[in-house]
Amino acid sequence: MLTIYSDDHHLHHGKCELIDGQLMPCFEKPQRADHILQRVQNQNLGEVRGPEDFGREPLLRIHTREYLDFFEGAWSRWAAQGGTSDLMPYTFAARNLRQKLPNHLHGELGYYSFDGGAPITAGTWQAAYSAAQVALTAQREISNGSHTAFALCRPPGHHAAGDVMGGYCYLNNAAIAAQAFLDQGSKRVAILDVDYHHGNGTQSIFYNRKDVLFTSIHGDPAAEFPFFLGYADEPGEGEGEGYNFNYPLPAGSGWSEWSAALEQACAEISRYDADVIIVSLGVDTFKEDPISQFKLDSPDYLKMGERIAALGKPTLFVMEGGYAVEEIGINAVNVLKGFETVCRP
Ligand code: OKP
Ligand code: ZN
Repeated sequence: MLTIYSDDHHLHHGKCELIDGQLMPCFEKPQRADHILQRVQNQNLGEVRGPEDFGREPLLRIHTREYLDFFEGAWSRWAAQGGTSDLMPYTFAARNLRQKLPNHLHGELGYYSFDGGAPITAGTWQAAYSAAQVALTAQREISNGSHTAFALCRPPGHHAAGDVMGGYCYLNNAAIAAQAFLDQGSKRVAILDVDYHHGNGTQSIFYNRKDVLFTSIHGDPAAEFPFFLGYADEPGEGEGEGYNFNYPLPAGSGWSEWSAALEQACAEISRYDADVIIVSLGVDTFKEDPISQFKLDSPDYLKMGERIAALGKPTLFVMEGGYAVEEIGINAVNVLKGFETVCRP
């Protein structure tokens, strides 16, 4: 399987995040992608190639121009006023406040954020931009006829909506790739989000559309981040009604519960008859993940890949979460290896 990877992810290294009332070192750190790359290489998964640059146009199909301009320029504005620490929002446009864009850096940052989990550092824009190009390059490979490819994206993307960052995410790599498939002639794209956290950004981007089916298996948002989206009673709306499927599971769920949800998601994807599948590949479902509550074990990821391959569709894997850094490479590459045992390109 071809892997697309850019070293630019090292340019994004946030210092701290607020967890349980304490500032802790960021869980979303560069070693994550480094370990996955090492595992791809020492397991001989296949060629590793850098991204092409498709520019800003494919990003603008998902994100607003105002949001991209703000994100790209935020650090230099901050530096110009003497800022040196990571940029983090401290006020949000919550209920009973106006949805109005102020013209102060921290006001704008709050307007464009839903949490304090997505710090902007000097290199964050470049890292996120390159991650989106990584996804687009792997997407193009499949559009050109390959059966599968792995976009080793970092930072992740599935919490980012059209004009909102949060949950370690800035640009929605999977959504950008989905739109690129449609723009290149696909009629139906199915997204299977297996990250431990609900992909609220991806869901919201496609919520009123039927050309992208969104399915997600995740920790029940009643008790888990992102809390405010990802419940079972979110069917989609308008044209998109019937094209959104959430499978929230309780803390402590292991492979038997998780794989039962996967069967349901796969049944919906088969019914939909997608031209192509995008897997938002988070491996924070692992039993040792430091911020998550599922109990999957490393061999389970082989079975996950096998089941996805049995859908028989061209499949793009886009890296999302996973914070047990020592095992992240084993678990992510196990999904890809499992896929390839069923379906070698
Ligand atoms: C990202 B992905 C608030 C941070 C709360 C955020 C978890 C984000 C997970 N400072 N935790 O889905 O793996
Ligand atoms: Zn996650």
